[in-house]
This record gives sequence, structure tokens and C-alpha cells, in this order.
Amino acid sequence: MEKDNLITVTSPLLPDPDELNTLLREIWASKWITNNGQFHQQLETELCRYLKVPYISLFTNGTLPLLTALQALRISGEVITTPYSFVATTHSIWWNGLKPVFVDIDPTNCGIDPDKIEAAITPRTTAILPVHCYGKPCDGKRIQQIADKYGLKVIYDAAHAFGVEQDGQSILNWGDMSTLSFHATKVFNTAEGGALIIHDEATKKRIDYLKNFGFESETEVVAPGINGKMDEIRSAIGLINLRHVDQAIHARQQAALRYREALRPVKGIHFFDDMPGVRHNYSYFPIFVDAEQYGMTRDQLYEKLRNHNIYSRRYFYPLISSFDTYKALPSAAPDNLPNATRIANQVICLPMHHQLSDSDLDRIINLIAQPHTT
Ligand code: T4K
Repeated sequence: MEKDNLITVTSPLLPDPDELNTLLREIWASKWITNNGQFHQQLETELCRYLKVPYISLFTNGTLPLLTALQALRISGEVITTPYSFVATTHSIWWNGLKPVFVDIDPTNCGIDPDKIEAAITPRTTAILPVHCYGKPCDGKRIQQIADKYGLKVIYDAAHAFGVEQDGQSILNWGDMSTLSFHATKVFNTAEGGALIIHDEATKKRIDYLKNFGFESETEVVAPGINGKMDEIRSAIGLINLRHVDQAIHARQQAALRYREALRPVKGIHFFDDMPGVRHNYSYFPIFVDAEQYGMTRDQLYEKLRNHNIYSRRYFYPLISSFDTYKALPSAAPDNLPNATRIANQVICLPMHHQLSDSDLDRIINLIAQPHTT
């Protein structure tokens, strides 16, 4: 029997090869292929405008901006964070020689639960590193109030939150800094890439030094920097993709609406609706399987979809706190993280991208709507 065509959890926005070719020819002619080239500068300018942020510094992936933000803000001691994210979030804390302290999540947005932050603060705490998980804004107001009360820095891992706005304002302007990922699997991609959102010119300068080994000039190194620079080829990919990203977000929104309409009557399948006043980017479509109500466990549904050539993902299972490096930390105990533990065992991120056809969506929906079939 012939298998149905493969549907993956995501599919990258790809630049038109002819358009890319034109830019590649320009790069070839200039012979300038990295180190703050013309396309790099242009992409920074265009992204500031699109994202409504004052300063941006491009990076070669979404992990290095996290590492660099912690360095730039001279964070020390303990950093409060969420276990419900991609491992890069906590790894960035660890790589800076800092101690991650896990706090449980709020199941209504899968972000860190502000009600539980204060209990985790110690004299060694210097920062909070929340994640706008799936691009859903955290409770930024409460987080900032706590940070101000205790004199803590806030760095948002906004890897999923490209273009997300609340009440007409970019959520990327929250906190002390925010980071983005432009990985192939993201709403906006440069193949690999990322960025740091900065609020003032002096810090932007410092970040630009830090991502270039700390060089201020040919002979002066002002900080122990790293190599985090984005090259001209990826910047060119970004410039082209930026012209098509609104269309891609619109297509994702249509897919989300269809999922919601079809899955709302299915007992035991829960999902998020849009938040009032928020411009979402529909970067992921997580569903949460209540096995008792649904009549099938999350993993059974995950396998069933796989058997039908539909590759969903269980973002974010297992929890970061359960990995060997972190599981001995007192804050990693599952008892300390009841919501994150439950949600990680219920979640499936369904295929979500700009090229899902109606028949792809129907195939996925029909399989989920009939829990008793194999
Ligand atoms: N913070 C957060 C909250 C993050 O989610 C991430 C990354 C980061 C920080 C770090 O940013 P980066 O340093 O990565 O820029 C993916 C991504 O590798 C990762 O970027 C992402 N988060 C994470 C949530 O997901 P995998 O292991 O699931 O990717 P992979 O290779 O299995 O791809 C998933 C599916 O996407 C494939 O089944 C098919 C499709 N795909 C993938 C690639 C790479 C394509 O169609 N084309 C492609 O080129 O981790």
C-alpha cells in the first residue's frame, strides 16, 4: 500500500532561488562575505523597522545571543528560569558558569508562573530568564514588578516570538534584552541565525564588540568576546524572507483557525485560543491530550500520527530539568514543577507552517478526531 505523503512539524520559508541568486551575485561582486557587511547592516535596519524595536544585533544562531546577553549584563550567581523550553535556554545559563533555578509554569500560557518566582529568589539571584513559549507572551508586567522589587535583570528568550505584539507594542522591548532565533524551523529564518534586541545605543555597541571577539578596533579588545557574527549569505536570505513573512504568518493563522474549529468538539484535546490584544505569529500549534477524557495517551496519539506519516513533535518533552546535567538541582524536582511536568506529558505540537494544504490539515484533524482508530 502506498503511504500518504510526509507532513513534518514545520517547513522553512525558502527564498526564491532567482531572488537569492541576484543577491548572491552582488555579494560575489563585492567579495565581502561576512563581518558587518552591507546586507548584514541592511537586515538590522529592516528588522528594527519590522519588529518595532530600537536596536538589534544579528547573530549566527539563537543560542549565542542568550550567552552574550548574560555576559553583557554581567549576570552572576543564580538565574531563575523555566524548565519548559528548548535546552538552549538553560544551557546558556550553565555555559556562563551560573546556576539555573527552575520555577514552574503557568499552564494558561506555558510561561514562567510569576506567582512562584519570589519563593525562588535567594541573595545570589541576579536575573530572570523567561521564555515566551510558542510565541505566547509571558506575564511581562508581573515579572518586571518582581525584578524591580529585588533589583534583578530580565532577559527574555523570545526565540518563538518574532513579530509578536501586545496592545500594538512589540513584546521584544520588554525586560533588559530579548533574544530571537532565526533557525530553519522558525516563522522567520536565515537558515541558522538569531538576534539580540537592545534598548540603547551604548549597549548595542557593546554587544557588537562582544559578538566579534571583543574587538573595538584593529588593535583593541575591550571584552572577552566570542564569534557570533551573521554572514552576508544568511543576511541575504533574511532580507528576502522578510518580504514574505507576513504572508507566511497569515497562512499559519488560517491553519490555526481550521485546527481550532475542527478540534474544539473533540473531548480530551485542549489547545490555546488567541489572547486578547495580542498579534500572534502562530509559530507552533500545541495540543494537550487528557488521556482519560480522550481515550488514548499522548504517546499513543503521537505514534499513530507517525504511522500515518505525520511527524508532530513533543515540544517540550522531556523537561530540561530532567536531563542529566540538571536533574540533581533541588529546583529540578518534579514536585517543584507540577504544571510543567503534567504539560510536558500531554503536549504534541501539530504540524504548523505556511505550506499546509487543506487536505494536509484534514488528514491530521481526521486522525485526531477519531481516537479509537489506529
Ligand atoms: N530558545 C528556544 C526557546 C528555542 O526554541 C530555541 C531553538 C533556542 C533558544 C535556540 O535557537 P537556535 O540556536 O536553534 O537558533 C529545533 C531547532 O533546531 C531549534 O532551533 C528550536 N529551538 C527547537 C524548538 O526545534 P529539532 O531538533 O526539533 O529540529 P529538527 O531538525 O528535528 O527539525 C524539526 C522538523 O523541521 C523536521 O522534522 C523537518 C523540519 N525541517 C527542519 C530543518 C532543520 C525542515 O523542513 N527543514 C530543515 O532545514 O530542534
